[in-house]
Amino acid sequence: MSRYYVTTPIYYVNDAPHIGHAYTTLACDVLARFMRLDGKDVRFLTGTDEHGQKVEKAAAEKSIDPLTFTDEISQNFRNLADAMNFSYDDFIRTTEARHITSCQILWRTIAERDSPKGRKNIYLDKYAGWYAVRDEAFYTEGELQDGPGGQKVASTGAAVEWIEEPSYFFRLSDWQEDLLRHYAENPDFIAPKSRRNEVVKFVEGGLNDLSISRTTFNWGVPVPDDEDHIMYVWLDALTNYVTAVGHPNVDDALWEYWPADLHMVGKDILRFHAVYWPAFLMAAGFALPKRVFAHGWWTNEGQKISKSVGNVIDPFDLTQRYGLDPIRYFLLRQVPFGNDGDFSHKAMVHRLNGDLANDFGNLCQRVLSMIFRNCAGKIPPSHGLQEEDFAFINGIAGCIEELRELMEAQAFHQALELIWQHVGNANRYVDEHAPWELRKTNPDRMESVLYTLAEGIRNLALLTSPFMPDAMARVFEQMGVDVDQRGFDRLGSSNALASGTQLAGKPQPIFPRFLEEEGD
Ligand code: ME8
Repeated sequence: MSRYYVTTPIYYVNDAPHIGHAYTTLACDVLARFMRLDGKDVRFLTGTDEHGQKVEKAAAEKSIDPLTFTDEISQNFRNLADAMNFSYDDFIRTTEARHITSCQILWRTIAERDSPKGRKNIYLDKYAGWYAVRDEAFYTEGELQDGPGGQKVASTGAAVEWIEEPSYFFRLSDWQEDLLRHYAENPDFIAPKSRRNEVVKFVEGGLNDLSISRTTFNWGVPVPDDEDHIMYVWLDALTNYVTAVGHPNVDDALWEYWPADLHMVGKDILRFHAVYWPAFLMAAGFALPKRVFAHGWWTNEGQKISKSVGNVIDPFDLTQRYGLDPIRYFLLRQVPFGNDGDFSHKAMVHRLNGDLANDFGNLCQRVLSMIFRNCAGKIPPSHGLQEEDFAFINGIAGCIEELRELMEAQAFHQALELIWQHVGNANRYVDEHAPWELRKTNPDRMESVLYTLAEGIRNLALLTSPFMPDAMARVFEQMGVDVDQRGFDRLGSSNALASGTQLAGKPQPIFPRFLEEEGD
């Protein structure tokens, strides 16, 4: 069975989870569900990034020791994942023993090997430069701007401070050519294309060696054989992707999942994933992940989402207000994946009423109610389908080929658009065949039409279920589709639901409808 390993970033536990975190993990969840339904052996990893100065500071501000603090906030991220119905296989915390061992062994492996220029990959020196705690990143003078009050800030807006301390360095500069070669030979390694070009330009501009240890605080993984140092939080954090598949036990069955098929990240952390992480892996002699996708940034009604602005969108509130699956749908349908997007309640209500309540919801409600009333609550006999009926059903089932390509490209909005073209076709099929007329003139044909439509809905629900698993489970339950009949191997008219299958009762609407003013 082919494997599929997908990862989310591990989130900092300095703050409460918000819609941006939910968005990234949602994208991975949809991919994981899609690949499972398509017969793959999937490993879906998420978790929390718990070391570093930023987390240490956040804990100190609350006068709590860092471990108690991280226990609490990490649990909030796990609660979010459960509330959003994310089907993760593992939730890693960087404070776990398995991870600390893994980091130290990865460090040793890198340190023992030479760079492509025959020099030690790790050396001890002194760091003197700018550091932004908010980004947990080092910046050169040239990358800084004047911020409010003449203070120096990074291009991300994060305040920087000057630090000078002994530090181990990773010889990143020696890996420039290998990185560029990897990008050239693997054009799909970084997506979308525009971001790939940014990364290539950055690396072509030359790389500085990277400071990978700190000595002025101690909330981190100790550097092996030098207890004055803790590891740079990004080296620690990135290592989670191999820890979770068994590193350093490369004989472990889990290790079969490496290399990851996809690291999903936001555009803010692409450099760490597309430059530093591949360089660390090459230095350690490990295979590189197959792809890194950097998605865009959500704003709230035009404004950057931030705690200080006070406009953080709480995913728990949203799901209470609109329902979970409508939110899942909106986030992936509204904005072309990869682009930035603006969150607005108006747009949300408009889309949920149009695409869900009207298009998909009405289709199910109309067809299943007609079957319930006119066919004794059972899937009717087909009476031999006509060519156009087969074409209709298999047209839906057949779009799995194109969907696979779109999902491999993380084009979620296009995948949904494609499925919804077929939802539109199904509604047209209802109107054109008017089964309510056939009831009087040709009851057998009415049954074939309703049978065909039921099959259309079954196939549409199969394709939609990675995006809206609960809502589609309700469609399946209403139609009597068993739990083990919900994989993509059941697509198509040759896997049709048996005539005579009992509906679960009087059909109930699957999607709520909202008043326009609810979006104000
Ligand atoms: O960077 N829109 O963690 P983090 C879209 N611990 N996505 C958003 C978003 C927004 N407004 N805000 C956050 C870290 N995100 C490191 C990662 S990985 C080895 C270590 C999402 O808690 C997006 O995926 O700051 C972004 O990359 C991530 O949250 C940053 O999460």
